[in-house]
Amino acid sequence: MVTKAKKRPAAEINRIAKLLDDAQRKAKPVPQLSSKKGGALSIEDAYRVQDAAIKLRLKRGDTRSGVKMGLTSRAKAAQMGVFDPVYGRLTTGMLVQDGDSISHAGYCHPRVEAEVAYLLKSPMSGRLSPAEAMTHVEAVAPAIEIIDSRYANFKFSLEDVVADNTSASGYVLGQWARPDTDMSNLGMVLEFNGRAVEIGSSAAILGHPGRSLAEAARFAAETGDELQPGYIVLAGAAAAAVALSPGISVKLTVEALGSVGFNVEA
Ligand code: 0L1
Ligand code: MG
Repeated sequence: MVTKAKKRPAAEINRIAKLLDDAQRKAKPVPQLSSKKGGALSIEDAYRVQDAAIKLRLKRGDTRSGVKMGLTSRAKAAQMGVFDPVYGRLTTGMLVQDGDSISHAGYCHPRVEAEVAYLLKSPMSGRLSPAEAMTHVEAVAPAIEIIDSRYANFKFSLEDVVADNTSASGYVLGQWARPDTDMSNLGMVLEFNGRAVEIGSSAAILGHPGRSLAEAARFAAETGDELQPGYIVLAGAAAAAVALSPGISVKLTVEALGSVGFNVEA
């Protein structure tokens, strides 16, 4: 993450953070930042916007609950035309309980992704091997991420999507399982109303979701974030994201880990 672009002033970072925060709260998409003259941010400034937007949520009483890795599988990267992994921040306000319902109207254009999650038991930061990163893990679970770009038409550059907290919007966690569960090649099936819409393997997540966990530690160190005990790390999608519509019942089954799901109100 080394670029030489001049840092934008804090007031500008805060203005962009508010623009994206408003778009999220009102479920009203805004044009891509990079589509405007002088709008393209450096990647460092994009992470500063992300941090500032999360602080707006925390000011409203939300609390940090973890992080997410994005664009970690070939299928996801190809779907969006953006090929670098990205890092976003989760809050408790984004948590959807397993089996609960959400309203489609509360989002701009929501999609879901088949993922796995790690629960941390100790602080984690810096350059770690996947095996070293795993020593910080209390448990693992099947997880669904609800992503929702705050940009019109779900279109963005790498910097745009980082500023928009990598489209983080919601997450649903299944039952926690032992941290020594072999996560290297677990079959994953995402179903809408009982019909498979995506099939994948945990191996599609950077070759092994443990690599994505280690990447989260590196991103945290590079973006000035801190991974705390009790934090969730969403490892990233094993397959392409699928658009939600009202009346859909979503279920993800991960081999050896079980199922998790939620409903979209009709
Ligand atoms: O979690 C993800 O892989 C999403 C990262 C951002 C790109 C997108 O919104 O699809
Ligand atoms: Mg994701």
